[in-house]
Amino acid sequence: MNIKQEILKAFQANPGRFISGEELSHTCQCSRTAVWKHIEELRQEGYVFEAVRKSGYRLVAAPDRIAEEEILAGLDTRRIGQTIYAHDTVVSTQLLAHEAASKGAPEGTIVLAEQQIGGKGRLGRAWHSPKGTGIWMSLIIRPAIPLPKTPQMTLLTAVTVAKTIRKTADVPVLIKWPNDIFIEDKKVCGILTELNAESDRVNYLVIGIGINVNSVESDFPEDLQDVATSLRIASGEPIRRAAFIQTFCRVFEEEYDHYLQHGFERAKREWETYSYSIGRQVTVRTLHTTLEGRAVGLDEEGVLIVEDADGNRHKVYSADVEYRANS
Ligand code: BTX
Repeated sequence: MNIKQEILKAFQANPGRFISGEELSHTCQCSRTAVWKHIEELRQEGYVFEAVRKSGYRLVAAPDRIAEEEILAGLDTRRIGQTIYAHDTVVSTQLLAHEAASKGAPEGTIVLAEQQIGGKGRLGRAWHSPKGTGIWMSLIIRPAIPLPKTPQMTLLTAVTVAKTIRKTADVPVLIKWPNDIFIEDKKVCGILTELNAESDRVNYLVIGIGINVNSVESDFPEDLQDVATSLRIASGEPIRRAAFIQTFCRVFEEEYDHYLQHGFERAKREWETYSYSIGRQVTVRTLHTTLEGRAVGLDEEGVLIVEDADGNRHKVYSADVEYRANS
């Protein structure tokens, strides 16, 4: 942790309290001049400090940044989020994460951007990622699991996002199989999992997570205004993205460690409690087939089970699912 991170950490741990220059220099093991210099730098970046002679400094306001030091300063994980690449404008964080992973980036590395100009959805679709309003993030993991189990990572990520939203804002949240998070029938988050593997061995997964956090309606293009929402629109409150990312990393690490030790059962149960899909009439389209039926649950591998009108059960691995009004 560098001095700036140490200073931010001290203020985060003492909200509203004055901290003297001497105490800060002691905590950060640097001179008082260095403390002053870093506080000035933080001011340039948009942090607001009140300074009172003899009392020291008090953090009054922090900008909504997704900078590395802002996230690391309050992050209590062992590996998820411990390596961060935070960018301003990129084509897609997925591309940068693949590049980093192929060069050996450690498990838990996250790549973030304030804005994506070529944000990717699934099946070649685009993900709208305007500047400063959302969390556009790619997470690298290297689980030692067989290839057929990798879709479980998407479900585990969806559970993590849903739990993080519930911890952050008082809004109802549901997961649509396999990868969309909805609030009141509108999409607030999409997840795109990409895999790099050789024969039957996973090298790494890049899990792309796009969350509309502080967007207002006019931030969405017309074709998304009726189908997309943000945490701010739903809750009426702006949300600090760095704090959201910290919670996400903590919850993900907990879910992931549990998964690696004990398997998928718990994440499956949690997924089902957030499920929008189960019990609904669906049309499932793959490249060559269309299936109509009712989504009845997940199997123990995380595959969606759909029952047709004749009572036959079908496993749905990867497809587009359309929801119809229940009859
Ligand atoms: P998806 O294919 O399920 O969803 C894409 C569809 O969602 C689009 O066709 C559009 O209808 C709608 N959509 C596009 N942008 C938004 C938005 N901001 N909010 C709500 N709906 C939208 C979902 O794909 C996977 C998205 C992953 C995005 C992350 S961001 C970080 C990482 N980098 C990257 O390029 N992609 C991932």
